[in-house]
Amino acid sequence: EETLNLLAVDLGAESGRTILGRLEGENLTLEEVNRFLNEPVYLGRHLYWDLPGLLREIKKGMRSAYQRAGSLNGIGVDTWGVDFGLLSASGELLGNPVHYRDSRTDGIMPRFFGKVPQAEVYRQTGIQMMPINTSCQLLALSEGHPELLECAASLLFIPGLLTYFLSGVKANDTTIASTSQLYNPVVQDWAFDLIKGLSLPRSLFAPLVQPGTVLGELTPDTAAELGMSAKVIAIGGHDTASAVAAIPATEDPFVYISCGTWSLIGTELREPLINARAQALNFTNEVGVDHRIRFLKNVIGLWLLQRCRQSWSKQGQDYDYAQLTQLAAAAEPWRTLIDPDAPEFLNPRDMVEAIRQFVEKTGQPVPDSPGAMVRCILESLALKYWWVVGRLEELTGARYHGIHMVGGGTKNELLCQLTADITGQPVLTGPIEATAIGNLLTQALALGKIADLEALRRIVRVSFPPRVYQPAAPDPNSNAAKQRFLQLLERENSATMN
Ligand code: LRH
Repeated sequence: EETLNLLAVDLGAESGRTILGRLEGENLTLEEVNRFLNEPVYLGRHLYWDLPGLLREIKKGMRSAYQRAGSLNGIGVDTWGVDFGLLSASGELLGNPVHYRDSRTDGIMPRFFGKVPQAEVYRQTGIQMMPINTSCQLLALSEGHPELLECAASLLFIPGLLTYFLSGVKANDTTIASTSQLYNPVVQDWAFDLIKGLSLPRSLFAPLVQPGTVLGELTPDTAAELGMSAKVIAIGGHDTASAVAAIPATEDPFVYISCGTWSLIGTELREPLINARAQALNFTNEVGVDHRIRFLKNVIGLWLLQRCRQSWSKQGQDYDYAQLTQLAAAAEPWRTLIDPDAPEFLNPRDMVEAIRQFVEKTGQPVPDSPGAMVRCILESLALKYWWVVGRLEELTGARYHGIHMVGGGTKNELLCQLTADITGQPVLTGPIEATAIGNLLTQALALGKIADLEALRRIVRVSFPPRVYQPAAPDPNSNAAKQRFLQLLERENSATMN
């Protein structure tokens, strides 16, 4: 049987990579082609993605993948959610895309709900309230720079923007559109009432494509520049959608944690779950590959660790993640806890300082070394996972017996073991590159080489068997930590109404 050569472009908030996938029958093998940092940049007061720099690295990866494989059947692009670029009628990019952690959305919620009541926003979209959402960003843009919106003819999320520059075809897929909080998963189209309520131009929101749609060939210019040809394929452009597509689950329903800069914890549903309790608990109904609903919650994730590492590095102490995890493993357990999702952690000037202030405010001992700090972060994340899984069971009525953990965060063995211990459930980890794998295999789906999502997941299971972490027996200290953690959440809840 012939081999299918596919290229996944997978951009996370911290780094990007291109990965060459070779699919032979039911066996997928991966070869990393290039990997690069994704470093945002302040242009004046605002924080932007370096879009041209990212495209340059992607093109390097494409050229080199083509040379290695001799031919490429497809290219798919997945990225983080919510961010976008605007194009003029002639297809010019109107400004560099702004980073979702930029301050333009600070304090926007009351103005948002002044235009459309919160319950109505949730009813139409089923998406959790977060200032990073496209809805909030577009509202901020319309308040601050209406002239940009006036010039705009179309809106493309980051995957759509990149595939547009490669293929000349303007398209957003449903998975990435659903992260915007402007998409209605029940009617499976844009939430036009909400769009109207926010006074956003309706014409920006063009029809969507399904993940697994061939968009077209590379533009003649790109083909000539790179000396190659390939089909550009819309996949689950939202990285989390691609990751969830590649969960090697056999059980149904199942729980997953997609673990990178963010931790996305949830399950897969056939229909959206939108009710008052889901709203109160701020759960999200994002769209998955094959019309599934990714019912999940965003937890701030390893971002906490990434930013602490930056703080230490600025002070001349450079650690890699493996060193930090080793130090954490040796630190005293259950000493200090935080609510990872406290709003002050979204983008503080200095994360170590922000955590110090949080623990002082809550009357706990300050983590006095990098090891103690990382321990505090990893334990608090594991506790948050435990809490979210409990709320998932409450909302869906299902009982889960095992947690699939995928993504780069699974390289952190301490976090995987803590998650197993604190939830009391086996944790099945891998694949690390779930996002790229979901991207690659959805291309194969589009090309008619895979029958459906079940067949896709079987290929993942066969090609990348998971590693299992068994939970340790419950101990009184971790049980006490759970109680302390619940008190913290309650305190936070009443402080932020979040
Ligand atoms: C993870 C992710 C997450 C989004 C966030 C903006 O990379 O896509 O699912 O909510 O980035």
